[in-house]
Amino acid sequence: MKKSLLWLFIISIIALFLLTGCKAEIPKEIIEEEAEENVTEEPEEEAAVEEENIEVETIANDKIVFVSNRDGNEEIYIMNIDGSEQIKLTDNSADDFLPCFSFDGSKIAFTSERNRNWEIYMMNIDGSEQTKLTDTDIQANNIEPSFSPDGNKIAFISDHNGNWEIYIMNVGALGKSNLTNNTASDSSPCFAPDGSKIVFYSDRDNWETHNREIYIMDVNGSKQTRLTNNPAGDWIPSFSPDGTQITFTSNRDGNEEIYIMNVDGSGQTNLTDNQANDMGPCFSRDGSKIAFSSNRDGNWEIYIMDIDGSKQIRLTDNPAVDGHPVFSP
Ligand SMILES: [Ca+2]
Ligand SMILES: [Ca+2]
Ligand SMILES: [Ca+2]
Ligand SMILES: [Ca+2]
Repeated sequence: MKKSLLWLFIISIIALFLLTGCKAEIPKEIIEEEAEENVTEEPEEEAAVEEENIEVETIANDKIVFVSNRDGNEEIYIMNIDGSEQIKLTDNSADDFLPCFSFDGSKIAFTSERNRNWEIYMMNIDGSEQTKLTDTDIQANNIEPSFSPDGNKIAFISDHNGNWEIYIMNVGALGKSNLTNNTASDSSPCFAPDGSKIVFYSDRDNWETHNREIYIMDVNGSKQTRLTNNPAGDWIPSFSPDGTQITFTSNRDGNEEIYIMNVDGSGQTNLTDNQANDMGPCFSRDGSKIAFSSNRDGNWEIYIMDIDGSKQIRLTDNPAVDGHPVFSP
C-alpha cells in the first residue's frame, strides 16, 4: 500500500514513539570528525554547480513546491503562488516528499525512498540533477532537510542512533554532527533567516503522552529553549522571512490548526479555526502570506492565507493528497 502524506505524518508519529526508548550508540566525537574530514573534499565543485545554475536562470521566484500522490505515489511538484502551472519535478514509483528550498531559490532538497530507505536528495528547481546527499545503512532513515541561509549546510533528522535526532551536515559531504542527543524525538528543524538559530519540535517533556512542544536552539545545538507549553501537540514550526515570528501547527483546540507566535514564544494566536485539520504552515517570501495544507474540503489540499488568517484560498483541487507547501525564498 502506498503511503499518503497523512500516512507519513501518522507513521512518523508512530515511529517517534517506537524509537524513543533506544539509546544513541555512535560517539558524537566520531561523527564530528567524519564531518570535518569531508568538509574539505567537495565544496569547490558544489560552488561551481551553483554558478552554472545562476547563469541559466534557474532561480525560483514566487513559486510553491509541494507534495502530491496524484500520479499514484508521492512526487514533488512546483506551481505558481496562484495555483497555476502545477509541474511535476520527480517522476518515479517511490515516494518523494518533504521538499525545502535553498535560500537563493536555486535548489530543492527533499526526501525520497527510491533507494528503499529514506534518504535526502537535492535537485535543481526544474527537477534536473537529482543527487543523493545522505547514505545511511538500509535500516535507518534521513529525512526533513532544511537549508542553511548560505546554502552550505542542511539540517535534517535521522533515526540511525535509535530515535529521531536533529543533525547538520555540509552539502556534498557525508559526515554529520548531532545537534540534539536525547532519548526523545526531535524533529522538523528549520533555519532562522540569519542562520543563527534552528527551530524544531520535540516530545522530550513527555513522550508517553505525545506532548510535542516547539523548541529553539543555536545552530551548534546549545541553548535549547522551549517556546510552547501545553498538553497538546505543537509541531512543524517555520520562521518568518524577517526572523521575528514562527508559524506552527497545534491541536490544542481539539484538531490541528495553524498558529503564529513571536520568536520568544509570546503572542501565540490561531489563524485557522474549524473542525478539519490544518497543518504544515510556511511563510511567503515577503512575509505577507502563509501556505498550509488542510482536509477541510474532504481531502488534503494546499491553501494560502494572509498572516492574520484572512483570505483563505485553496490552490489545489483534486482527489489526491496534496500537502507540505513551501514558498520559494
Ligand atoms: Ca515518486
Ligand atoms: Ca505541547
Ligand atoms: Ca482546524
Ligand atoms: Ca487533493
